[in-house]
Amino acid sequence: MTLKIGITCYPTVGGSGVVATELGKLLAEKGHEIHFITSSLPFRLGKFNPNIYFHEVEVNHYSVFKYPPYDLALASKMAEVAKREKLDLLHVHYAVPHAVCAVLAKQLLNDKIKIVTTLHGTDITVLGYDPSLSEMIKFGIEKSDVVTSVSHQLKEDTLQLLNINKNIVPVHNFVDERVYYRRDNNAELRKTYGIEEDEKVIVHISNFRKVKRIQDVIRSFSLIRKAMAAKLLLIGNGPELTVACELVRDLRIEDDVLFLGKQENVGELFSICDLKLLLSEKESFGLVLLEAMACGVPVIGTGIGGIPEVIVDGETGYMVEVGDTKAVAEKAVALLTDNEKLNRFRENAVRHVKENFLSERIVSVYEDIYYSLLKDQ
Ligand code: GMT
Repeated sequence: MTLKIGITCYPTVGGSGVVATELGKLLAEKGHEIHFITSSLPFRLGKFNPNIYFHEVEVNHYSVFKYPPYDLALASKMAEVAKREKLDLLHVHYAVPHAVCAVLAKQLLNDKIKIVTTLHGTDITVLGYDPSLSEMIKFGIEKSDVVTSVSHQLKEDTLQLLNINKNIVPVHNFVDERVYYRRDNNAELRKTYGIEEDEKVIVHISNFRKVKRIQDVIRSFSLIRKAMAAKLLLIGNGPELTVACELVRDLRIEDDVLFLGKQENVGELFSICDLKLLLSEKESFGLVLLEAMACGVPVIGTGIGGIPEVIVDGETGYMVEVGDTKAVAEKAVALLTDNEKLNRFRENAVRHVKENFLSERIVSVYEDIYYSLLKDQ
């Protein structure tokens, strides 16, 4: 039986938006009818698929409103689409405001819809500490029919921080193996970026928020650079970008650090890389680690949040303590100067993703959740 599913997420750049969009696309490929109910077209939606519909949430900018009522407009759009399209369920990504809006929509529909909420991280690990939101987050979670979290650790954090009485089902994130794989013959691309043959390439991709600790990435690279020939690719954009540029200048490593901004074809870029760094202080999963490993790039991450569920320490990469740039550099240099070990880590990384995080397996887990939720109707 195919289902009609409404999906709401933050449609702009960000792991939660990526996961929600990729999930919608893969469900559509399996024959389900997917209705994205979002503020703009999800950026990863890509090519046309007849099973995918997009409903834009339009907000009234009436001059009396100091703040346009986006949450109410979203709830009302969810209810309108669910009723007209006869949706079976709403799958919302991020507790605030999406889960709360879904609860409101459900009330508008006299309870005739089911809600699945997926927690992605900062909705709990950052916003959960905000007293103006925490009770609302708790409410959205407790009133959802099923709640999933992208890691076991995020489940534990949620239960503890919000003192919640609700079963939470951990469902790991996934990668689309048709997009994330290592491309051979990447000499041309290396040349484009002026990377010499003897140089190893280290990469960091993020939205450059404070939690990502970009400065640790740059300081680690500076130490690595002292020991060997290497380039650092910084991909993405965000509030810490200016600070990052200044630090690169202060450390006099401008010639070896390339700021590439936001990029679309990340799989191709990963294919010229030898190591990925993710040194965040909070990270509920670290989707970008999976994307890197799927492209045969070993990773060094901080051993916090959900990262230990993604990296196999000493096999697909390494874990270090937050802020320990010396340890990052030591492990990176040891790996990057030992080609036999590097190749082994590359192979381990690809195999680990194939065995544990392939889209087909994870998408079926979500389908099973939907079916068991709807079976009693
Ligand atoms: O990491 C970010 O800043 C973006 C954030 C988001 O809300 O999209 O990512 C969160 O969700 C991703 C997908 O589930 C996870 O891979 C990230 O680890 C998580 N970010 C944090 O927990 C900081």
